[in-house]
Amino acid sequence: MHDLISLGWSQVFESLFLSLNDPTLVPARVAAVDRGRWTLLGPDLAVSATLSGRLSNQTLNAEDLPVVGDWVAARMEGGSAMIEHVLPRRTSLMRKAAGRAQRAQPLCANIDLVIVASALDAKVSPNRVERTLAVVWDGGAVPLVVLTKVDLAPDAEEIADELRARLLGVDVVATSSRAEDGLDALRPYLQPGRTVVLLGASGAGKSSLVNRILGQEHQATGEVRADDARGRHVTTRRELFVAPSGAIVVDTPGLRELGLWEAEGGLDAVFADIAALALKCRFRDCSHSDEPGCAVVRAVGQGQIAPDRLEHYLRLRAELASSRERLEARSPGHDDKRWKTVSKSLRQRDKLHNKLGLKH
Ligand SMILES: Nc1nc2c(ncn2[C@@H]2O[C@H](COP(=O)(O)OP(=O)(O)OP(=O)(O)O)[C@@H](O)[C@H]2O)c(=O)[nH]1
Ligand SMILES: [Zn+2]
Repeated sequence: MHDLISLGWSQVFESLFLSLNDPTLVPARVAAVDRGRWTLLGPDLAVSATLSGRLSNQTLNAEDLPVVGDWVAARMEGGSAMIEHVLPRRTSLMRKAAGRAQRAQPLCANIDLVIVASALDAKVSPNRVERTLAVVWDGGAVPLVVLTKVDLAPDAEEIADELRARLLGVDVVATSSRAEDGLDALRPYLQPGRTVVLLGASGAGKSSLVNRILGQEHQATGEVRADDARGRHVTTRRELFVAPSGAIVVDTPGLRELGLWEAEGGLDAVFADIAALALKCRFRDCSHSDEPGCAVVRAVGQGQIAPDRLEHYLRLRAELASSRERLEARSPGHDDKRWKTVSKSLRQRDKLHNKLGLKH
């Protein structure tokens, strides 16, 4: 069992919790989410909880539902646990929602550090790393690039240096989970109370690294014993672990499908050099393609910026613009409410038809 501090609790959450001003509630952190059930961890607490009626009535948008890493205020009554409030998130990692009406879906919340893993046994794609960094910054977390499988790459330091030069201000370390190499370099990042997640393509070595970070603490199955609503002992999954270093590691399968969700802030942070040059373009809405007086195109001509970097920037910006258009085509909250009404009236129609013995 862990106390609140070792689960990542801080002054900020303490204040938010106290402002609820309800001494009958206890704070807890979401360690897993399964259809309609949330595994909560707290001081002397591992419990499977549901949403309170009030909270589920208030929650119109999927993004407001608790996700792994969220801090919640729960009511414990006769062995059952009910989530009454989700404390405001400090940071989150968002996935672009599937479907036409796009919406950012939080995958996990209150993350401090995101380890962006890229394996050295394949060609490291700086473009892909940059895209992931944009998502990380967007959600307010700090990234650390970890090049894995350094035992397979004699030129690892060169690749790391190239990345450092390109990703200004981002730390890059190279590790090998197999040879236990470079793992010491991770230590400064894995401090007590700090919440860490790993992102990276399949095969990037995330699981191997998580196992190294968690050591024997980590149960392969990720199971935890919890009490269900009727006070029975049940075994549920968990995806949030406290490492021997004191860091909290979120290891959730959902993160592996992270899509692109970039805001301009994220994009301009990754392409800070281009963003700075763009201020000197003659036209404020310069598209950096064929306008006269374009400072960005000039910089490419002078070899200051690699042409493929500009091309990549323009492609990402176009993607961003089209997803924003789709977002704006829809007013927030509206569809969800309407869908509730529609599905309710469909259910009522079905009931009526059943009563009348009609087939539909
Ligand atoms: N040589 C070497 N192989 C490694 C290292 N770390 C991981 N691997 C191997 O790389 C493969 C993928 O590693 P995983 O840790 O499963 O990668 P992952 O990112 O969790 O992959 P997914 O579960 O598909 O998302 C496995 O066969 C590992 O044994 C390393 O440091 N050196
Ligand atoms: Zn321009």
